[in-house]
Amino acid sequence: APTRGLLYPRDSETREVRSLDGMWGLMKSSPEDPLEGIREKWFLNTLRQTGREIIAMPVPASYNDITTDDLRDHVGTVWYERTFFVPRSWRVNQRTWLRFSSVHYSAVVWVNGQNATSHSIGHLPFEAEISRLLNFDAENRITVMCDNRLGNRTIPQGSVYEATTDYGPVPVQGYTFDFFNYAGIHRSVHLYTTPLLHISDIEITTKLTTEGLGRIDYLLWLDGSQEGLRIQPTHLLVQLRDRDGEVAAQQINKAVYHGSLLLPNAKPWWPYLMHPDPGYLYELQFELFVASNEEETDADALQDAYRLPVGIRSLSWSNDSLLINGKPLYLRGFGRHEDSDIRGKGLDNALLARDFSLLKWIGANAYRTSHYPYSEESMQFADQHGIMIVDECPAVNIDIFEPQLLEQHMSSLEQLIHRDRNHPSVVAWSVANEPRSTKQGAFKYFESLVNFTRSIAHGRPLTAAINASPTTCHLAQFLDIVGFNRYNSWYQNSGRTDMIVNLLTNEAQSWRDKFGKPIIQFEYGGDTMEGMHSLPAFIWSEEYQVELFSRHFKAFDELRERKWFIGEFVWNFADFRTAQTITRVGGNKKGVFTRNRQPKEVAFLLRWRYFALAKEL
Ligand code: GCB
Repeated sequence: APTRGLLYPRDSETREVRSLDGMWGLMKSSPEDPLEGIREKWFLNTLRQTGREIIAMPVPASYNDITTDDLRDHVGTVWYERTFFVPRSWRVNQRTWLRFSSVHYSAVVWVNGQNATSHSIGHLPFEAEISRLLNFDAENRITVMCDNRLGNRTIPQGSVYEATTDYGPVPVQGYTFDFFNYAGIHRSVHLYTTPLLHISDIEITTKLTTEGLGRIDYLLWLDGSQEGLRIQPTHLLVQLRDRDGEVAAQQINKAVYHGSLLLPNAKPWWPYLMHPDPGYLYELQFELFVASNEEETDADALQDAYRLPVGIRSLSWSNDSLLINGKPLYLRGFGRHEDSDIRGKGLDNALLARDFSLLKWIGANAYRTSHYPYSEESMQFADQHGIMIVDECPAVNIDIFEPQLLEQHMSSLEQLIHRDRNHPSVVAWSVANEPRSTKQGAFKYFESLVNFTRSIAHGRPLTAAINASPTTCHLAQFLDIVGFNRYNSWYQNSGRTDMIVNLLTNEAQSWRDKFGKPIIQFEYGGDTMEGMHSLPAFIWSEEYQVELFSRHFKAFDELRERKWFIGEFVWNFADFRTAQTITRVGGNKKGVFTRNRQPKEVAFLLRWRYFALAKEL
């Protein structure tokens, strides 16, 4: 049975969705005793009863940058709480679900003092049915304990150690990855209803033949397993509607919940700038019917309805290329972060819309969700705009390879693929970023990880962003597309942009020679302070970023002649927050855009290149 909660909550004639976003209460627990609240059963009452300070905290948002005190660097647990009402109509013939789109890193959830669910691994949704926990005639209370600690067995890894301060020992969270470990309820919280018998999961696969024949295979899971429930569906009506709402294909199924729709003149899903109308989406409507209990009619009654946006396209790959609808792709993209001032990693629709405006302005056709799954809303945006996604799981910088970690790592990929497999924008799964893949144990670890992921990959190739070398890496041989990260003229040969072309073309060629797979550069770049100028170029200046990029472009142009080089990804789309280290000025400044999403000088150069590439291909 599929994991629950990975279907996006959408309203329909048979379902209601209510947002629980807004102001919640937040209370810190003592860093020295993070589980005190569990022992003391704080969830049984409102948090006010603890006598501690409760502050107003927006959801969704990271809690770190909201206040002016030490909450930013808090290690351990915080407690969230809010109250809500549900309409009485939800009591009868309905089930109510509580769904979190992401809480980082782990969460335990209570409703009216009773345990509802728990989850770990940030950036991924989870839900629970709470019908039996609800008061229909009185107020309800949700309590969430959120723990941000990372250890050897979390994805990603980290370690909590004790620092001796002037005020005594305090726990500190250590981690080696290069972005701030923001925490909290990062994405929306929803309540939604379904009928007792309902559609609980959907899987689709699409294909486009060279003759323009579209095909959608669908598979549904129904959930009606509640005690005493004996409703049997009479039939399933599946209708595919085009953008104008016209029915383009349909099917009626009795007793089976899978099938195929064929479209003679399908409008394909194309990436941005590959077609005048990129990101074409249909709406696939599922309607489940049951026998009516009204006596006057023998028409069946609508039991449940769910609508899924669908893009029709084929994705294939070989040892030389990645193809959409039979056409080889060249990816012009970015590594990114979900990161902004004040809200940290909290979902922000204004920011999301701005980011997609910038992606289109600059002519990009792809990005990698470095280094964790991005919001479901961003995946929907990518579908709509024809932006291709290399979808990365949260395994950044993993270092100690052990069985419990492998289990978590597999689970993160399973949840990610389950959540995102229906998106036409997803063109590859990235199983890791810069794992310490030269270490002992890496070979066996990645062999198991990749075998497992391949068995659930749902028609996408597997890749990773590697910083080891072709001769020492124990991961690359298992992948379909080999991606590498390299900071020529930044971490190596700082200041010397005159070494890039040689080093880069040689390295790409040796990845190719060793593994015989398509090659992508997933990261290159240099930190750049907006407004810092120097002629001739000097590191950290805008001129240096321009020069570093233009030498990379020269290398990429040589590599593109060799056909198997299929993509270039800048590090990074925008400046972002990191931990405090002496190599970072207020964060990582490798952005083409500032953290405020305004262009640095290099943005204009990149725009010129990306549009030129789009015309050529
Ligand atoms: C990398 C990492 C990325 C860092 C980047 C940098 O290799 O994958 O997370 O931010 O380098 O700027 O050092």
